Amino acid sequence: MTAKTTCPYCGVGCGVKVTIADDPSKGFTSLEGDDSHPANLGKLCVKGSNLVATLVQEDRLLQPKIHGKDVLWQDAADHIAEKITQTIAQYGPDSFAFYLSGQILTEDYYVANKFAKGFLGTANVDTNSRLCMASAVVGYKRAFGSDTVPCSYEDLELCDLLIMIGSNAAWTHPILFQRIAAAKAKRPNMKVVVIDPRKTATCDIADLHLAIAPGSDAAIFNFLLLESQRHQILDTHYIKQHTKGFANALWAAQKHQPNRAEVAKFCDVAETDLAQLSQWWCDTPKTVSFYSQGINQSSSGVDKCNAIINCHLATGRIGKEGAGPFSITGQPNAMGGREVGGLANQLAAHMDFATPGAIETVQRFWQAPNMATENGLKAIDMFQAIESGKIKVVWIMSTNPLVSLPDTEQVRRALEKCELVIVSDCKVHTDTTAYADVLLPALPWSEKDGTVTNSERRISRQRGLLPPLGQAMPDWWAICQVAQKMGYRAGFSYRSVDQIFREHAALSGFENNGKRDFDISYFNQISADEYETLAPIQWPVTPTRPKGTARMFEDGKFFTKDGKASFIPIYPEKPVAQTTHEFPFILNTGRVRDQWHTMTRTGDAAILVKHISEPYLEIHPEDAAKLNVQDNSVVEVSSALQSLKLRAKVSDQVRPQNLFAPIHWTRQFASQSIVSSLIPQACDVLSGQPESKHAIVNVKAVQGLRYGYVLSKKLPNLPELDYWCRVPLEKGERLDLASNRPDIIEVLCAQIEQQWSKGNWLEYRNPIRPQQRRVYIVDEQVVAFVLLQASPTLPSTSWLEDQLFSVDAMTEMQGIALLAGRAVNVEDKGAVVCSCFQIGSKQIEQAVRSGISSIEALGKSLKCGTNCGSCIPEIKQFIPVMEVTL
Ligand SMILES: Nc1nc2c(c(=O)[nH]1)N[C@H]1C(S)=C(S)[C@@H](COP(=O)(O)OP(=O)(O)OC[C@H]3O[C@@H](n4cnc5c(=O)[nH]c(N)nc54)[C@H](O)[C@@H]3O)O[C@H]1N2
Ligand SMILES: Nc1nc2c(c(=O)[nH]1)N[C@H]1C(S)=C(S)[C@@H](COP(=O)(O)OP(=O)(O)OC[C@H]3O[C@@H](n4cnc5c(=O)[nH]c(N)nc54)[C@H](O)[C@@H]3O)O[C@H]1N2
Ligand code: SF4
Ligand SMILES: [Mo]
Repeated sequence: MTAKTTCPYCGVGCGVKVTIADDPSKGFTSLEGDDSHPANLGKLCVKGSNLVATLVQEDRLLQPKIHGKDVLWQDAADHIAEKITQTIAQYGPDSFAFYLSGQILTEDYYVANKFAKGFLGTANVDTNSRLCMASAVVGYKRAFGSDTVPCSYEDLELCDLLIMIGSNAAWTHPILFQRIAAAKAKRPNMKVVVIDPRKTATCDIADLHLAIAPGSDAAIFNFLLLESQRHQILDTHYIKQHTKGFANALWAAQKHQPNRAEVAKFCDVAETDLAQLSQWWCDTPKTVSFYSQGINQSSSGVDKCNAIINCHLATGRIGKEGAGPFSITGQPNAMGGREVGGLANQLAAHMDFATPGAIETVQRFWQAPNMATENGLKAIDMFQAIESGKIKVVWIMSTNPLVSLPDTEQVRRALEKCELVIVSDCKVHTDTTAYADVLLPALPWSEKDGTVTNSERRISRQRGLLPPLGQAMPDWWAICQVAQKMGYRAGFSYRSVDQIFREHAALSGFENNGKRDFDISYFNQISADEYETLAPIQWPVTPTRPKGTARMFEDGKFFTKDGKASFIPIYPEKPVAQTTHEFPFILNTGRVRDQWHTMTRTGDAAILVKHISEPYLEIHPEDAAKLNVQDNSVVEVSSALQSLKLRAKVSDQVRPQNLFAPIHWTRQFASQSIVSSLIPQACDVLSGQPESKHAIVNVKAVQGLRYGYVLSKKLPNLPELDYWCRVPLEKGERLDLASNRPDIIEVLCAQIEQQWSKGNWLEYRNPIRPQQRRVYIVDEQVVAFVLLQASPTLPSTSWLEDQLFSVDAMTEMQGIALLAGRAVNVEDKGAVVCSCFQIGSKQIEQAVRSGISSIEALGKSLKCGTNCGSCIPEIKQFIPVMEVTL
């Protein structure tokens, strides 16, 4: 049977078509893009196309647990309900908190929000979206009076100028990036500008890349506002009719960086580049500004959003085809969380505590006995309150704060201190579940059922297509169990997910009368069957707009009291932490192409770790030379909070004195790699969003290390190592390591011997290079391979991986030949560049050497880049510059 659902990763929200095995417990037999889904029209990126590989049963949490012991759901729910009741009776409702996630479904979110804000009486409901798009929300609200994303994806294709600010969409929103790249290929006059301190894969399609000083974006948009006036492209009619506060905004822009030279200095970019940007901006009515975490994750993120929005209001470039300020959401349901009011400073259904009459409206609708009446604590403050003992019970759902919040050591202290930590997750072992008193098994993608909303306000179904494993249950169901045990039967007796959706839809229209942007009241009577087959649709969806709404503000009316949008005067601020003698580097953090967040899903899929298999620290060659840091060596990077060891990647894609590290690797995968542990809890005062893109740090080379790896069917217990990273392979595991112990190879071999029954070692010493290689053979089977050397650049293992564990029996001679690297006629592919077809760097290099010189020709010859296309920017780097064809 085939079925349709939605990809659970990024906020693009692609449609997925699957075939379910005749015996559904066997999973999906095929998976492809849904060509009828408007977000992706059949395409999927690497992560989406490899979803099946991530549906592993290993380490699934299948049973509720209290202090590590399996219990029945009834007992877990009793335990939680009793403790919440007791704590609230003694310390009041604010002693409880939910910490939720943009990866739960709208229905889960709705129920959690209702339970806390209407029945427990606390607004301590916050979410990892605080780390993600809280600044974008406040920016929109300040300007429009509502949290409304004005644009649609098709605007990205219809615009003539696209400014991508703080977004590496090529890796983080790959299908949107490909839609943009395809539109640009069709209309080469379409211009793309990328504003990012780093040169990223996204720059591949850029006509102009502004590698600005970190944190300086607001000045660029103040400059464009001034340029709009200078070049007389202001839409004075629009400003007058539909906005207020223009003069103040212009004055603020004038005051700080009044001319191009000042802006160039503040942003550390060439004046000629600013002139080019200004010219395109002034010449191009159809402009979209596309922004993401490089803007939001900042101590002045809200101002940066408004600096962008100001420019669009001043030129009337909003509510029109191919124009608008477009904040891109990261998580699959960040937008759904906003809809239900899942942040501590929201009430419900795009109503706030401060909206006159809202609390009463919601109370009437919910028939709620204990309404919260004011904002709760935002994520950072919430974890501070947990540490200080004000919050005594926390329920963490679908997020891994011990990896993702800044200053993770503070989070650890907080959870250690908290009286009851409840964690709902699908995995037994995460950095956060290690601190849970109660663990509740949740349904992962493919089993869970409900709706999500993507970056363009499009609601799609994520369907429950496979039977739930073990005792895993939906998150909404778990909340209802606890609510019922606490006596709230009437409000929480949902039998199915469509019932929750109907209620959510009804609340969105309740006493709305056009006052609120979020309105899907068209669905307040939706039947179970209609819900089951619900096609993707963009809100608002009302009786007058039953087909949904592609573009907002077409009539120039906003959701402020007077219907006018607000300009906000912007005074560009620098990041809170400025480099010092002790911490002379700026650390920037972000994502890599094939991993998802804390790797609980993508980290165990061998195919997804081939692109980048280890955490790293990108450092500019000038800095590396000064510090005597070799490429691939392990370095120590320290902030005032913590110290990590990461592998250096010497690269001119970062600015001098700037570093970049990916956020993904956790304690489950590597020794000391949690980059958020280096980042202080500095936040934007308006949005509470942390400055996760900016920490000041120092870097040091680590002397005396030997480098190597162990490849094994199953890794042995490990000795203490200075650095390690676990990498899943198709038929085993690899451990990359570095150690300063002179006897490290003996120690590793002893551990391997302990793990296996009697076998024998074969050793090979490279006569030229000081390198040791050993294989351990048990019953003519290679079970482990160990390599140690002084140089940090290790030989690629791709040829070895296949060879090691697939040979049925091996003679001693063959073993020795294998060790020498001469054994087999397998090609060394190099690091995988194209994940879909497993094409490695060496294969591409070879093809280019043989004269193949375009992306298309490489695609024809090797197939690389011809499926999802996410690797095209990287493939291009193999082609000599003159020969690149778009
Ligand atoms: N592969 C993959 N895709 C993902 C995710 C994932 O984990 N893996 N996560 C999803 C989620 S939840 C999110 S929020 C999105 C995030 O999507 P993006 O925001 O595109 O991703 P990031 O890599 O976090 O950061 C984007 C860029 O901001 C730049 N930057 C840093 N500081 C500044 C600055 O001061 N100004 C400017 N202009 N740029 C700056 C960084 O160099 C980086 O290239 O990705 C989503 N998609
Ligand atoms: N330094 C730095 N830090 C950052 C960022 C950055 O750019 N730099 N980015 C920030 C951003 S934008 C984000 S979005 C966060 C992401 O950070 P997190 O939210 O902490 O990361 P995830 O790995 O997505 O965590 C999701 C958890 O939920 C589990 N899970 C999956 N599906 C379900 C479900 O349906 N129900 C339940 N109960 N559990 C489920 C997964 O197993 C996993 O443990 O990181 C933030 N932190
Ligand atoms: S772009 Fe990739 S990760 Fe994002 S929703 Fe689409 S298939 Fe999933
Ligand atoms: Mo995010």
